[in-house]
Amino acid sequence: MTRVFSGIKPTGHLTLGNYLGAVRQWAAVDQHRAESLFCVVDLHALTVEHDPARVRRLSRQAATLLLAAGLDPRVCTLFVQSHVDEHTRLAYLLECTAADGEMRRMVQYKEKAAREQRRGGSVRLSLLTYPVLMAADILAYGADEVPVGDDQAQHVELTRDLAVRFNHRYGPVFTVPRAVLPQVAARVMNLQDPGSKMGKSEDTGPGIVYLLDEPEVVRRKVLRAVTDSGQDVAYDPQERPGVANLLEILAACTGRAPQDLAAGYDSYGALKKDTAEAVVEELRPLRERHAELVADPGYVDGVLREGAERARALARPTVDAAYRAIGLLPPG
Ligand code: AQP
Repeated sequence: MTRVFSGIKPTGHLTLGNYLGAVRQWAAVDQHRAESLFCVVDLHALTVEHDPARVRRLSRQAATLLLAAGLDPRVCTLFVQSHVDEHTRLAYLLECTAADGEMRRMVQYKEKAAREQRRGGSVRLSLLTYPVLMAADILAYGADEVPVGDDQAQHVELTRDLAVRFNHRYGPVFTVPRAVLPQVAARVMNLQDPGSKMGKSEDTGPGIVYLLDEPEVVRRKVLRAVTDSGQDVAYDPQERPGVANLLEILAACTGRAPQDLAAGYDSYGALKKDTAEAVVEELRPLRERHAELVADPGYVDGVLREGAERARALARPTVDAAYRAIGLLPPG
């Protein structure tokens, strides 16, 4: 059976980008067609300036939102990365497989390092090595597929390179995974700055729809989205990124193609209004289920505890095999 692994970083409140680009697909499709593992990758949240209490809070909130989005612990495994030591054990071996130069070429590293410096902080070494830990997350489970948004595709490419290199040097330990991107909304853009991704740890709040935003707030953000100076509605991501972004969001919420939707509008106002309502409706069940789950924290804790046990049992044989293959003496 195909095995799927994917994760989400508790660096901020989950956004519409996280949902349409990844989480929705995990819940609606992946968990039902494959042996699936989904992880709150909390160690990755420590790669940038962080507040310990906030990371803890956001980790629980992310897990709760994943369940609210429809992940079903009876058919998939949901857990927290730091609860399973195999990730960091394997990351070190992969650091011994990766080269400094390939880490520095990662686009996300360059963007996030620049942002940390702009904010007056220092760049943590873990920000540079973050894609190696992500490779360990994936390879520890022998995942075949990694459903992600477009921004993570380069990291999955690196994961493939490391798996192939390790297997070539030390023997066939790892499955070589591939990224699976959604057909629409693979990169939801910031509503106020359609040249930038809608990122959960960005500062521009009005351009970011958070999954837990009140419906009125969602409407306001979408209605105030930056478009462009043209008048007719056309799907042209290069020339009209703002309108294309709205069409992609509406397409993802309605199951129609953005080009077809464009033909049905003759004003930006009507497009924004329909997009706002579609997003509110798309998020309604998730918000309701989230409210129920928040009232039952014991349930979420139990899911995460059992998830970590299952994940550990799956990861350990592969990580042990990697330790042996690379030349480490097994304990007697
Ligand atoms: N804007 C987006 N459009 C489509 N997919 C997106 N994803 C993130 N932003 C968008 C996908 O969501 C999954 C979880 O993301 P992550 O937690 O690994 O964080 P990220 O990719 O670094 O993006 P964020 O949410 O913007 O976090 P920060 O601001 O901390 O970098 C991934 O599959 C991702 O592709």
